[in-house]
Amino acid sequence: MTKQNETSWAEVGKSHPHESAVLHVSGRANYTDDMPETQGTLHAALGLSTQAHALIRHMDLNAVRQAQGVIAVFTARDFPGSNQCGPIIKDDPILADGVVEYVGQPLFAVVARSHELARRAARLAKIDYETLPAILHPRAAHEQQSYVLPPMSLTRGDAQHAIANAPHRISGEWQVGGQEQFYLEGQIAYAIPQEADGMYVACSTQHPSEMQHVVAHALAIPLHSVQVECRRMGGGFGGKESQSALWAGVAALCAFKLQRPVKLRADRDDDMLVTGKRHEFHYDYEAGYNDEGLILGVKVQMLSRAGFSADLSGPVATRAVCHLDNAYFLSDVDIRAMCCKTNTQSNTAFRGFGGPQGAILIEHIIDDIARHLGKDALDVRRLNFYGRNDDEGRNVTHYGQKVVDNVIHELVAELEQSSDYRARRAAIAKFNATSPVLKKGLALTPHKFGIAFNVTHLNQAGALVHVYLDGSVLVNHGGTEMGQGLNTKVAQVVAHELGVPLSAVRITATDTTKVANTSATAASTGTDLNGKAAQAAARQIRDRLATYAATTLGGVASEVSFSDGNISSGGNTVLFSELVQKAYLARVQLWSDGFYATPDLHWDGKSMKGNPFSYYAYGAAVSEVVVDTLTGEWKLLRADVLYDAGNSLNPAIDKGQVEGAFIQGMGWLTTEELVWNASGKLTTHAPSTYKIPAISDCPEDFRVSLFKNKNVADSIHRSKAVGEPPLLLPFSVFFAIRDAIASVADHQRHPPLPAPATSEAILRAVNAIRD
Ligand code: MTE
Ligand code: LUZ
Ligand code: MOS
Repeated sequence: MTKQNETSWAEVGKSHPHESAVLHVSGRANYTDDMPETQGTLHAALGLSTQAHALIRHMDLNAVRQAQGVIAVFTARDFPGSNQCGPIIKDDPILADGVVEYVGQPLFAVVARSHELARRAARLAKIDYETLPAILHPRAAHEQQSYVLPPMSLTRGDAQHAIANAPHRISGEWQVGGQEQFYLEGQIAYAIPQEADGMYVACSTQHPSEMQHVVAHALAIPLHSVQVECRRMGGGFGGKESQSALWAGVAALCAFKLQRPVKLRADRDDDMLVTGKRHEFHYDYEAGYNDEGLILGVKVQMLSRAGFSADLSGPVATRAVCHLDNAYFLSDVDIRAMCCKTNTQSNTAFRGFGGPQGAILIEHIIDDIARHLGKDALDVRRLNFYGRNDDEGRNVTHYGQKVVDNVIHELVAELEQSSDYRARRAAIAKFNATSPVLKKGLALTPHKFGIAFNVTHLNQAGALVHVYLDGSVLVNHGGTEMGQGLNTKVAQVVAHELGVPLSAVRITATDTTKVANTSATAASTGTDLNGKAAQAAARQIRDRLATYAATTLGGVASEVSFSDGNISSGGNTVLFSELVQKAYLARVQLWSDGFYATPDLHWDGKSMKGNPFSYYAYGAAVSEVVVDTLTGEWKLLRADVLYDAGNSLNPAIDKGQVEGAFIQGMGWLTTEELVWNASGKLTTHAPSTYKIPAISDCPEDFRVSLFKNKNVADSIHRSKAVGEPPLLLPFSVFFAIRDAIASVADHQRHPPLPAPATSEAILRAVNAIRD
């Protein structure tokens, strides 16, 4: 291996702006819909089911076909291959076939000369349904044992016995709602037929390889005949991990049948009606604890709203089960999880992927324990933390993975200090004593989040690095850019490896013809996986250049240094570009592939035991809110956040991710409410009725810092993932609201507050506990 001088490390660990920042803000960043349209491009729209569960007796599509500008109409029967887009289990038709299973399910695609004409025509269908009974709630599904997958269970110790013998017990039911991803760019696919039955699809997707599979299977053509490309997404948040498939599949079907380019762009309402969201969870729990608040046993049943098909509900539930512990050692646990089949959208990945739904339950239990014992919740939390890394008795998770990188003690201690937690707690008590209507609340919540796909084989990635003769570098990797800064970080890694400035490195669109068989950019692993793969590719080029440099400049290959755009060896220094040109003439290979597979992962799905994660990312937040107990309105006054990004590759981007995830998670737990009416139609399918946070909802005082740390695991430059874990930080907002509400009963009663804590829910909770 060649030597690197410390100055060349400047490109990693530095707060470079997002590589597309200027393009983003000047409107010159290209998204799928910005691609120049090929001559003859047609536009598709979907006809949607108006029934939650029904047999399709007959579809009269004559009026659709005869509508102005319409070229063709396609249904399930038109697929040359498989009408399937289920990512794991094949229970998910692209277009409904004989039966509909939710309101909004696509029935047919109409292709017209314009987007508008296609949408108008789609409304003219006359569908004859035979209504079937619909299951609209997970608890109703559970009563009928209506599941999309077999129930899961994970146990350690004897929870029942531990609870029965504990000095104190609590039990109850609770729920957290679902959440719409609300990516700014909606779902879209643009399919362009190629010669010899080939198909090119530009698609806004986190998973180009999966889109390639779905399109190839739908058209009954080999994978090598399908090219899927994604320059960038205007956000994915999990919603384009599997569920871009329907759009890619339909656009490709229409284009293949007509042998003309076809674009399918979802209108926001259709997007929300058709696609799945975060899983809502319903819990039944029991816990036993001692006088100090130490949890002695927990028994939990989790019911998730899977919707009508499995999609990713299995791994989502697995992650929920594996995050029930959050940052706490739970000696005796008994968890059952059911993915309930309901006649609603098929729920899917959303930032956190079940982790938040698992972890928030234990926080809710601890919140009640602390209130019951009259203790500050922070003290009860701390008491239950995993032991420090040398504490053999308390450092193995309920699924058997040893926690070897625990920093939660130090991290929380630092945040407690820097946020002035204790003094503010006292000040809030004082404020509340003299304020009859406005009540303040405070909470500090921690998190520990497992990093790696919990489906082991997905933890692999590839990259291609090309060095051109002017010394400029082109990188392609299997990950996708959705605003999270993956391309910036990968470019930093490559620039660092070759000792060239960041401006010398350009990253191309993700393309299935360049790197094959990729995993989704998900599970927060984008940089961990693709950064390592790109590093491996760059290292091979660097090593070849070093060998060559030693022969021409003198010195030995292992001593050659790459930094500041120079290559030095044997006391001689030349420009990187100069050596590259000479190496070319000497016939040295100047491009390379790279591959990475995360080591030491294993998982037994049946017993739910193993080593599913590469490491943990930690964090904590303190939130202070004020609640109007007469209206249920509230405001986040201040949030202090400390996040463990390890040896951060790019502190500015990481802080941006933490801020974004915090606000997004706050929306989930407060204002974002999904409502289905009695016939199963989602009534909150537009921003007019579904309220995501606005800039005005961000706290005026928002203090986000990164915890000084280095990953114990051999991750890319010892950094840690940042995409999803900070979504758990706004638990502190929810529990601060609950704390404010509890003050109306002098913290003697538990506010019955579900999530989302909408203003209505807050008001109900206030009224329920007020004397
Ligand atoms: N940040 C932005 N701006 N847009 C997104 O869509 N998705 C999140 C997170 N941060 C997302 C984002 C989700 S769900 C994941 S899994 C990670 O980014 C994926 O990217 P990474 O693995 O490169 O962090
Ligand atoms: N597991 C996981 C997965 O932990 N996160 C994911 O996003 C995911 N996606 C597909 C399958 N397993
Ligand atoms: Mo993120 S939910 O893993 O796409």
